[in-house]
Amino acid sequence: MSEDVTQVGFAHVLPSLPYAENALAPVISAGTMGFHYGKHHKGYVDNLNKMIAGTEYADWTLARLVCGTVGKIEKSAFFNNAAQAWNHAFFWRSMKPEGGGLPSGRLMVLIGKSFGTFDKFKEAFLAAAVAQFGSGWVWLVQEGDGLKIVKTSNADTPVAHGQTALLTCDVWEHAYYLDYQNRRKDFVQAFLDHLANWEFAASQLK
Ligand code: MN3
Repeated sequence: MSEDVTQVGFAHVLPSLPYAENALAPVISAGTMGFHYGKHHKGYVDNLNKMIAGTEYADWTLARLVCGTVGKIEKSAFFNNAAQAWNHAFFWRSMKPEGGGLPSGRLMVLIGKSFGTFDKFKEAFLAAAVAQFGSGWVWLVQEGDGLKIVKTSNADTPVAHGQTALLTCDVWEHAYYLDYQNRRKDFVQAFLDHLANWEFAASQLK
């Protein structure tokens, strides 16, 4: 992900949403987007800027912060806010109004090779989303020549582990509770069927 989206000078900035807050309704309501983007995502960016001010991290890019603090217990607050800032910027771009449908081109070929069929990919993505205990994320990633589905807990992100993220769905309760209450599977199914931005995912392939 290009750094210019999320950083101006040395301050991290909340990237603009690539669509209006009500553009993903009814799958994700404007109310959920208002809180999720305007409160949760903004909070991570604001916290990060406060934390890094006057420290050795003040001029680090977001990606450098994520990769440079992962696994360091004493730096976990830096990692959590930086990774959540990165993850949310990536999540917004993983969706589009009237998304879903089928990937095409090289991405579809790789999905076929790695999962058998697109339906089997969807089943596996949904199963991972349901199996993630507590807060976290489900990702389609590229690793070597293959694609994988991975789930990460809390702020953790495949970017910190040498994997190339292609698409993600946020499965923290704040992502769906207002619209779906406890029905996480219904939320992720609707994400896949109506919001997944396959052109964006394909653009992230190496
Ligand atoms: Mn979130």
